[in-house]
Amino acid sequence: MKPAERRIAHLDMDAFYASVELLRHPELRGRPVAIGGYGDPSRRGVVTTANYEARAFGVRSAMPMRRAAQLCPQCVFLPVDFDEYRRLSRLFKRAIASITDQIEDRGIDEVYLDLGAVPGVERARGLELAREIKRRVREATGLSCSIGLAPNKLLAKIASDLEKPDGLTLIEPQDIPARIWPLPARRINGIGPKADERLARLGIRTIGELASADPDLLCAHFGQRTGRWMHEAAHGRDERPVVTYSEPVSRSRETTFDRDLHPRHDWHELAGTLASLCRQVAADLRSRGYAGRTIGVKLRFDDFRIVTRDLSIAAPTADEREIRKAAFECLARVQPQRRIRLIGVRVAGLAPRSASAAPRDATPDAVKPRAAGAGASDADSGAGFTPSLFD
Ligand code: DCP
Ligand code: MG
Repeated sequence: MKPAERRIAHLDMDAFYASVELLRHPELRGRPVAIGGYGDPSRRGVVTTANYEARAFGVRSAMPMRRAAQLCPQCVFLPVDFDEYRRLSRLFKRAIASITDQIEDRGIDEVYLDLGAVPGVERARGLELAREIKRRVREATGLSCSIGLAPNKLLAKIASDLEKPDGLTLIEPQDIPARIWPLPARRINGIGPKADERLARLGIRTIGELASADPDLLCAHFGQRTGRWMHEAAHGRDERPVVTYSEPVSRSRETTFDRDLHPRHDWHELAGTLASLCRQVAADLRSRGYAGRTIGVKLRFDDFRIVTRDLSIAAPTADEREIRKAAFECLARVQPQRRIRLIGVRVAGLAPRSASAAPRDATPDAVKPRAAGAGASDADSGAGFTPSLFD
């Protein structure tokens, strides 16, 4: 017997950080706006996101702010405020939870939902319910989102991107040839720039070309597992369940310096920044009730090369001093050949903190990126909305 078709939604907020900023700067509506670093394009830092008006000028996530200002001189730049984005993130997720508890948290601005058991899902192939979800999200936050509806997570994720912003897209199996196959292969979540490049060398650029490629050829180039997965994905097949609970895997903070630091002459500033990042990560862990065993440091040099070092300690910790000690040990293991552009610290191997570990630092600290820091920071959930600090 064929299993019943599932009804999965992927919901992704539109231009999330920028849209949150526009809530409190309504006077900027209609103007190009980019969010990043200090909010000052003459200083260092990259764009985290831009609204659709700025994207029309070619401004994109991860682009240096300076470059964004060249592309769009009238663009308004604002600094990042993670606390506010997290607050709105909680609000929109709570609004969705009023409809279903089958929510897989994929980070700050996206979730998967399994709508199969929700009353009313049968109406209009689930579109009516999806419209209701969009309405509740807007009511709770004032923000728009895009939803993809499909029989599985893979197709739902592709679908949510097809009609952004404020989109609602239903993809059913019979739509795959017309709507999915013309798309570039990298639209499949899991095919990154490297795999995409290797596929291009095999003459495979679209999902359709991937679907018609010989699975043996894919396995020969990417290994059995990945090759087979690529073939299945290109045919829109994906059985992964919506996972409603996941522990975060790590917490991290990083900062881009205003100017590249000399590892010896600027030691004072370097060490001060690392200590401050350790303090932030420790506070972040404590306020969320986690401790971690693996502590790591990341450096980006002025040639953009990245070096990471980590070490594992005997027992999980959320203690600032312990984290700092380990982080400085990691730093000491790097032989810096060049000036340093960015420094980051991460605590991984997380476990919920036991109640007995609470007293010394039970007060949850407010976690704010350093006022002086460029403020690149990420909070890696199990799913991760940004690439891991250590990729
Ligand atoms: N983000 C980031 N660094 C990146 C990409 C994104 O800090 N390289 C942050 C800013 C985004 C948020 O994560 O607002 C969500 O990422 P999305 O990829 O969903 O991008 P947006 O929500 O901004 O835009 P879209 O409308 O395309 O979803
Ligand atoms: Mg988004």
